[in-house]
Amino acid sequence: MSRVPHGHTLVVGLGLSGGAIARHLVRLGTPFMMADTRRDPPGLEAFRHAHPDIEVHCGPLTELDLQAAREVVVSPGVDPRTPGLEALWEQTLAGGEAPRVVGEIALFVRHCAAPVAAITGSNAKSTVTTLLGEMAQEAGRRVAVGGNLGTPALDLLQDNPDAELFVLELSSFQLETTPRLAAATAAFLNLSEDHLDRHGDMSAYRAAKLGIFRGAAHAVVNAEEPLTWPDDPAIPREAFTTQPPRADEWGIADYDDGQGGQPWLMHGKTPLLAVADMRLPGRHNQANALAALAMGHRLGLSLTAMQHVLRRFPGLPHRGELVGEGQGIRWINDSKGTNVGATLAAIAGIGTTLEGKLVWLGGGLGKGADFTPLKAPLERHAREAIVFGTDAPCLAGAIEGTLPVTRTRDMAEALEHAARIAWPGDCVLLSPACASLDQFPNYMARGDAFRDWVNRHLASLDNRL
Ligand code: UMA
Ligand code: ADP
Repeated sequence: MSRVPHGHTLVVGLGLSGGAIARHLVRLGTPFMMADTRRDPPGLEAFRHAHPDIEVHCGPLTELDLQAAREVVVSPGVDPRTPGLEALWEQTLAGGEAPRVVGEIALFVRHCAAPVAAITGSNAKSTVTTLLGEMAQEAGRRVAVGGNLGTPALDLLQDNPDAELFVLELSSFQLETTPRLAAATAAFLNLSEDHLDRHGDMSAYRAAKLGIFRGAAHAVVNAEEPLTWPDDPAIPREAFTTQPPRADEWGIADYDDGQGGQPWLMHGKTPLLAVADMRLPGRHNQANALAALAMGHRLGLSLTAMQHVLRRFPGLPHRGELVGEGQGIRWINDSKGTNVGATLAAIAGIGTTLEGKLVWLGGGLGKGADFTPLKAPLERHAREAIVFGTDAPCLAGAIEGTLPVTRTRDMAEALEHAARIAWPGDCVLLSPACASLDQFPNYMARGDAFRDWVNRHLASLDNRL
C-alpha cells in the first residue's frame, strides 16, 4: 500500500478544481500529493506535464494510507464518503484530530481578505451569480465572479489580488466540505430534488446547501420556500417573493407610474423597475432579479447600476435560449434544465406564453429523481413528450397517462420526430430534467447539438422555399 508522506496535504481529484488546488498549494509552498479514484483519469497527462515533481496516486483510495497526511482536500465531484475517506470524514464531522477532510472553498476562505457574496440553490444559481457580478461591475466595484460557474474559486483568488468583492456560485458539493464561509451576503434561492444519488435524501441535500449560511452576516431567502431559510435566527434575513411584498420583502406588485398600472419589481412599497423593462423572460427570472437586487442592496450597490443591468441582461446560453423560429414554430434550448425543479419552471414559464403547445424533449441521467411532478404541467401545456437516453423508461413511466409519450434512442431522433409533429404556434422545448453525461460530455455539448440540429433544419426549410 502506498502512503501519503508525513505532513503532506492530499488533494483528491484531477479535474478543474484539483488543478486550481494544486496551483494554490504550489504558491503557498505547501508540500502535497495528488490522488484520483479513477485508474486512468482524463486530466492525468496534463497534470504530470504541469507538475512533474508531484506524486500522483490513481485508483481506489483504500489503496492509499492517509493517516500521516496534514489535511485532505477533496474536489467537488468526490464524495467525502468515498471508501478510503469515509472514516476521516466522520472524524472531521465529529470535530476530531487531523487529518481533516475539507474542500477547495475552505482553502479559499482561509486566504481571501475581500467580502464574499455567495449563491446557492437547486436552480438559477448561475443566472443570479452573473446578474450580481454584472451589477457590481456596473457600480464600479472591482469584482471577481466564479466558483461552480466558470473559474474555480482558488484561481479567481490568484488572478484577482486586488478584488474588492468575490461573487461565488456554490454547489451543495462545495458547501458540504466548507466548515465556515462567513459570507457578507449569502442567498439560498430554491430547493428541489437534485443530486440525490450523492446526498441520499432531501434532508441531507438541504443540510449541505444550508452550509452557505455558516458565519454569514446576511441571508437572502425565498419567502415561498421556508426550507431555504437558515436555522440560525441570529442571521439577519431578507426574503424575495413573486407576490406583492411585505414591508421588508422584495417582490412583485402592480404599480401605477402615471401610465397605467403594471407589474413592477418592488422593495416593500418602493418601486424598483417595471417588469416589462427587464430583458430576461418569465416569472422565474423575475424572482432571480429580486434575489440579485436584495444582495446588491446589502452590498451598497447603486440602484441605477442594478437597473441598467436588468434592462440589458439577455440571459445565459442553454437557459431558456431561443435558438430559432421557422414555420411558426419556436425552438428553445434549456439544456441547463438538468433537474425536475428547473424543468417545471421552464414548462410553466414558457407554456403559459404560447398560442399553441409545447413539444417537450427530455431524458438523460435522472440522478435518482422522482419525475411524477412533471406529469400534470406536461398534460396542461404539451402536445407530446419525447424522451431519450438512459432514464427514458423511468421518465416515460412517470408521465404516461393522457399525454402521448414517444421514446427515441437519442436527441437527434427526438428532434426529427418533433419536427414532424409540431404545429405553427408550438414551441419545441429541450429542458431534459436530467444530466447529459450518458450521451454527451456535458449540458453545453447537449445544448450545442440541439442548436446545430435546429439551425440545419431551419436552413433546409429556407432552401425548400
Ligand atoms: N471524479 C472521480 N474521482 C475523482 C475525482 C473526480 O470519479 O477522484 C469524477 C467525479 O465524480 C465527477 C468528475 O470526476 O464525475 C468531475 O469531478 P471533479 O470534482 O473533478 O470536477 P472538476 O473538474 O473539478 O469541476 C468541479 C465542479 N464539478 C462537479 O461538481 C462535479 C464543476 O461544476 C465546477 O465548475 C468546477 O469544479 C470549478 O469549481 C460543474 C457541475 O456539474 C459545472 N457542478 C454540479 C452542478 O452544477 O449541478 C454541482
Ligand atoms: P444553476 O446554475 O443553479 O443550474 P441556471 O441559472 O444555470 O442555474 O439555470 C438553470 C435552469 O434553472 C434554467 O435553465 C431554468 O430551467 C431553471 N430556472 C431558472 N430560474 C429559475 C427559478 N427561479 N426557479 C426554478 N428554476 C429556474
